[in-house]
Amino acid sequence: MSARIDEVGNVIGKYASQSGNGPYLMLGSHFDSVIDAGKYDGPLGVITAIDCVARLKEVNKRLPIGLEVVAFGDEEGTRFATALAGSSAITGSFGDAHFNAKDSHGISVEEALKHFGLDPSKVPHAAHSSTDVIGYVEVHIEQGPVLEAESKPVGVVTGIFGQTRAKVTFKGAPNHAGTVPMRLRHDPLLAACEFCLVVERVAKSHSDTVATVGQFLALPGAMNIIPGAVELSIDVRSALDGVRTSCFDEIVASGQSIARKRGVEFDAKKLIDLNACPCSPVLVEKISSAIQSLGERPLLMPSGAGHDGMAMSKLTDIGMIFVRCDRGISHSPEESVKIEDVSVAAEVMYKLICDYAPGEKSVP
Ligand code: HGY
Ligand code: MN
Ligand code: MN
Repeated sequence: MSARIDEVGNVIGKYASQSGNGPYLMLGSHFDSVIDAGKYDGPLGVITAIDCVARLKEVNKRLPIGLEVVAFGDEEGTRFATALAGSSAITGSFGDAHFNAKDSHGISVEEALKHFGLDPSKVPHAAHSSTDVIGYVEVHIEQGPVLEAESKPVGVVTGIFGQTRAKVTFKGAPNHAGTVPMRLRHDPLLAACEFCLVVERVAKSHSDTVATVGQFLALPGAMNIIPGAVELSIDVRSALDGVRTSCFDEIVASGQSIARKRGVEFDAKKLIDLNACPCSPVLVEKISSAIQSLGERPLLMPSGAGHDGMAMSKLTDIGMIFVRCDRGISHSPEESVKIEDVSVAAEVMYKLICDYAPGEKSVP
């Protein structure tokens, strides 16, 4: 393929069509990861897409459509709390919220791009046009237990849950751990603990809804100091956008009342707010028939995890092929897949690519 690094650091390989130009299908996934991650969340989709192109090359096969394999940067939001940054640039929606986001050292995305040798003013050139791109298909580990429970090697994603992530702070006055009687304390850490149990209760009260406190930092963090502040994160996800937003609002309102009751301050700053995103019925159908052609019954399923397809859906039809992963574990070094399941997914993707007829779009 002719390979390049684009204006925001995505890596893109182009496998030209028979005519050498015209519409192309995009394949790939992200190649960034969470901290303490596994090997497969993201890179598996990039490598599988490359493998499909290598297979075409081996038999010198060219298709009526081109292929672009993309490795997206910053899908996870690990460093800058942005998420879907690389794929947002591909769809032309990389805005100030991305440029100005800062990492824990106060370095902005804009500065990081310059440091990497890119020119932030050129980022708009990373955008692809919806008339050139006929679809986006991603192979990804399921990151859940359903395929294993159903003894299926692969699944067809019907849609991706929406997600809201926010940074929450409880603030009090740091004080001596030995001298302040319990009845006189305004301890932000205890307020935060009560708040975490509310997060759990609210999520449990709605089906198909999950909420997580993944970060929890007590400051200044000494054994003999009543904390002055607690910084924590919340991540709320649901199949239904209305449920997600009402759960988030209920959680924030509870945080405010807990803070009032305990005489501390409360603040919640939304960092990410992504609506649920359906996959294209045309691509669901194409992936399903490719699976059927291999003698497997396609299992249709939603994704609780977010993916670059949420950004790419602004540009084109999206489809996803899930791969069974061991005990459904992900975002952990214990992530693992069976090579035979990966080869089924690669076969499905290869079949889909070879059977793709240009110009087909999902039903409006
Ligand atoms: O957090 C997620 O949903 C994905 O791993 N970015
Ligand atoms: Mn992930
Ligand atoms: Mn991922």
